[in-house]
Amino acid sequence: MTSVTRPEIEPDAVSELCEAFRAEAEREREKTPDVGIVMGSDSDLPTMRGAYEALTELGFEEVTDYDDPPEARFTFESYVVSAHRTPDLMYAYAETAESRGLDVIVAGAGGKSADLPNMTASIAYPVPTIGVPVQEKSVDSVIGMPKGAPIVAVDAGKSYNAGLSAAQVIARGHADLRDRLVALHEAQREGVATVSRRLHERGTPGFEESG
Ligand code: RP5
Repeated sequence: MTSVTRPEIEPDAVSELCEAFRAEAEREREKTPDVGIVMGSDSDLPTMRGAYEALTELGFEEVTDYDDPPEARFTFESYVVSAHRTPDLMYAYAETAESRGLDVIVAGAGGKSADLPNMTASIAYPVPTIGVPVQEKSVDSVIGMPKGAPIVAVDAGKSYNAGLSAAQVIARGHADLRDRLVALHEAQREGVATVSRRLHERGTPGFEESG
């Protein structure tokens, strides 16, 4: 049997990242990310990319350096935070979410025991968490929270919708973002009308050929 070795995260590197979150929580900053995107593994990224796409379509920009934030009014950050391999990192991320300025978290994980979204929701409370089951088999573990421990969740793989939901949360206090959400919705309506007319006018084979 072939064994695949993934680069190990040094325990020190995990502790350093935990400390970095705690230091950010203490720091006075003019601008902080509005949305936090976390996933259990970088292997989740192809599925979680939808959240990135929805937010960037709405004009959000990604923060990669807290000391040099992007120009955009609304921003987000992305991290890999494994509930099982680095529970201390998950705890530090979620525990500092509110004081680091996050208004909402999008958390995705795969596997049958996809604990990152629901544990993040519990620890980061009252910051709302939108859970993304990365696989179909992860749905029950993401949505199965007991009474009093809320999480909002999307269907398996629907991270784009999670990104939209995160923007909806923030838009309640920001009319310009609200307008961008409405414009995105309108563009989708237009898209259906355009494709509908094309299918009708070209007929099925012609439509298929035109790609
Ligand atoms: C989960 O285990 C992750 O969210 C991922 O979906 C799955 C597999 O992780 P890797 O083994 O690819 O890192 O915790």
